[in-house]
Amino acid sequence: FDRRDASLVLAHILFAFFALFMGGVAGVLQGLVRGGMVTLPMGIGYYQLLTAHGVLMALIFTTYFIIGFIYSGVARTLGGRLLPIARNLGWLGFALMTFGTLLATVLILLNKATVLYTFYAPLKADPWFYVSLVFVVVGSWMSGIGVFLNYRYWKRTNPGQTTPLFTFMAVVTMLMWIIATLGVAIEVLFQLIPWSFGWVETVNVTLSRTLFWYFGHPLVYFWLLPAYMCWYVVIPKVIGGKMFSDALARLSFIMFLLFSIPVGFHHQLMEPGISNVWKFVQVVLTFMVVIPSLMTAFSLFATFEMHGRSVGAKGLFGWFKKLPWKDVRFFAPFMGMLIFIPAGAGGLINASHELNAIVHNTLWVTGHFHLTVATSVALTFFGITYWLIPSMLGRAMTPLMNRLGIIQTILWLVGMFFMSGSMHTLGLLGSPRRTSFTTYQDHPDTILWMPYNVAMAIGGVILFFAVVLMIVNICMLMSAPKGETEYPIAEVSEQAEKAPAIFERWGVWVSVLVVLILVAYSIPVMDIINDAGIGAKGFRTW
Ligand code: HAS
Repeated sequence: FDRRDASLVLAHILFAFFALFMGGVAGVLQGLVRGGMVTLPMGIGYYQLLTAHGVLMALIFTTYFIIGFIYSGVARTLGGRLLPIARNLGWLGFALMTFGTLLATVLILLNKATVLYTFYAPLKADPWFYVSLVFVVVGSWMSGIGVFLNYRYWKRTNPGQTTPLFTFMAVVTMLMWIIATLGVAIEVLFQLIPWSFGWVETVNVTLSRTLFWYFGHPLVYFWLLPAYMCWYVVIPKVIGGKMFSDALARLSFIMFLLFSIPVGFHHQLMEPGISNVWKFVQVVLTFMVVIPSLMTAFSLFATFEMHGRSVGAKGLFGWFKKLPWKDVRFFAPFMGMLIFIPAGAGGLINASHELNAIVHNTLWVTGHFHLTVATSVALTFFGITYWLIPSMLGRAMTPLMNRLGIIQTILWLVGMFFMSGSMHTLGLLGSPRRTSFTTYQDHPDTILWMPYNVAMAIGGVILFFAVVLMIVNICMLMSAPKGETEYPIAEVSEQAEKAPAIFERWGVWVSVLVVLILVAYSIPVMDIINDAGIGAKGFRTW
C-alpha cells in the first residue's frame, strides 16, 4: 500500500473507533439510567446521552469506517494506489466531517442539541448543530466524488474491462448515499436551519420527517452494503474459497440502489398526514428491497458449500465443519451474518403494516437495530479491522490478537443477547422506546418490565467491556510486529456467469431510480405541502 493512501484510510478507521468509544460510554450510562440503576451527576440528562450515543455510534462510527474501508478497497482493486485527486478529496472530506463532528459533539455535551440522532422537529437544537451536520454530509460527498473520479479514470484507462467487484460495489454505495442525503440536505437547509435561527417561525413537521426518512432508510443500507462487500468479496478469500457469482452480487447491489430510497414511509406507517395508498406503495417497495438480501444469503450459502465440497465435505451440512472457526477475520463477520437472519426477520415484521402498529415506537424497534447495525454490521466492521489495520501498516496480527478478537466477538454476542433480547421482549410488552427510567406511577405492567430493564442494562455493561476490549485490540494491532498482512479479495468461481455490461450503465439505473422516487414521493409530498405549507401554520405535535 502507498503510505499516503494508508494514512488516509487509517485516519478514518481510528477516528471511527474513537467515536465508538465515546458513544459506548454514553450508551452504558444511558442503559444504567433506564434500568433505574444510576442517577446522573451534574445535571447530565438521559436524552442528552441518548443523543450522543446515537449520533456517535450510528452516524459517525459508521460513516468514517465505511469511507476508510471503501477508500482502501478502491486503492487495492484499481491498481494499488489512489488517484491523487481522489486522495485529496478524501482528506478534504475527512477535514470537513471532523470539524462537523467535533462541533456537533460539543453542542450535544453542552445540552444544546438534545434532539436524538433523528433530530425530529419540533424538537429544536442550537442552529449550529444543524450547520455541523451540513459539514458532515458535505464532507462525505467529497469522499464520494473522490471514489467516482478514481473509478472514471480507471474506466478510461482500461477500456472494455469489467470493473473489479469491490469498486463496483463502492460506486453503488456512494451513489446511493449521495442521492439519499439530498433529502436530509433539503430538510436541514430549507427547514431546520431557517427555523432554528428564527428566520421563519414554524416548520412543517410531516414534511421534515418525510425528508428525513427519504434519507433515513437508505442510511441503513449505507451501513449494510459495506458489510455485504466484506461478505461477498473478502469472506470467500478468508475461507480459502472462491466467490459463487460475481454477476449475482452486482445484481443485488443494483437492486439496493433502486429500492433503498423510495421506501421511507415504512418508518412513518403510524403517522397521520400520509394517505394509506402511498404507505401501501412504499411497503410493496420495501418488500422488493428484501430480495437482494435473500439473494445475498443464497450466495453466501453457495460459497460456503462450494468451498466445503472442494475440500472434501460430504452431506448437506458437511461444509459447516470446513469453515475456519478459529480465524477472527472469518468468525466475527460470520456471527454478523448469523445474527442477520433474526435481525432481518424482525425487519419484515416492522415492515408489515398491521404488525408495525404493535411494535412501532416500542423498544422492539431499538432491539431490531441493535441486531442489524450494532451486531451484523458492527461485527463485520470489527472483523475487517483485524486485517485492515495491519495490512495498512505493514504489520502482522499475532495468535494472541486473533484469540482476543474471538473473545471480543463472543463478549459482544453475549452482551447483545441480553440487551437486544430484553429490548425485543419489552417492546412486545408495550414498553416505549426513548424514555428515561419511569415506573409510570408504579403501574403493575411497568413493574413487570423491570427485570428486563435490568437485563438490558447488564447487557449494556457487557457490551461496554467489549468496546474497551476492541480498543485494546486496536492498540495491539497498531503495534503488532512488522510483517505482511494480506488484503483479502476473492476470485470468482470458474463456473460463474460473466457480469453483463448493462450493470455499469449508470444512466439507466439512476433514471429508473428517479422514476421510482417520483412515483413513491411526488403526490404524497405535494399533499403534505398543500396541507400546511413548507413552514406549517403551526407545529404538528405527532
Ligand atoms: Fe430496519 C427500523 C424494516 C433492515 C436499521 N431499522 C429501523 C431502525 C434502524 C434500522 C436503525 O419497515 C430504527 C430507525 C429509528 O430510529 O426509528 N429493516 C427493515 C427491513 C429490513 C431492515 C424490511 N434495518 C435493516 C438493516 C439495518 C436497519 C440492515 C441497519 C443496518 N426497519 C424496518 C422498519 C422500521 C425499521 C419497517 C421502522 C419501524 C418503526 O415502526 O419505527 C430488511 O432489509 C431486512 C432483510 C434481511 C434479511 C436477512 C437476510 C440474511 C442474510 C444472512 C445470511 C446468513 C448466512 C449465515 C449465510 C431478509 C443475508 C448462515 C449460517 C448458518 C449456520 C445458518
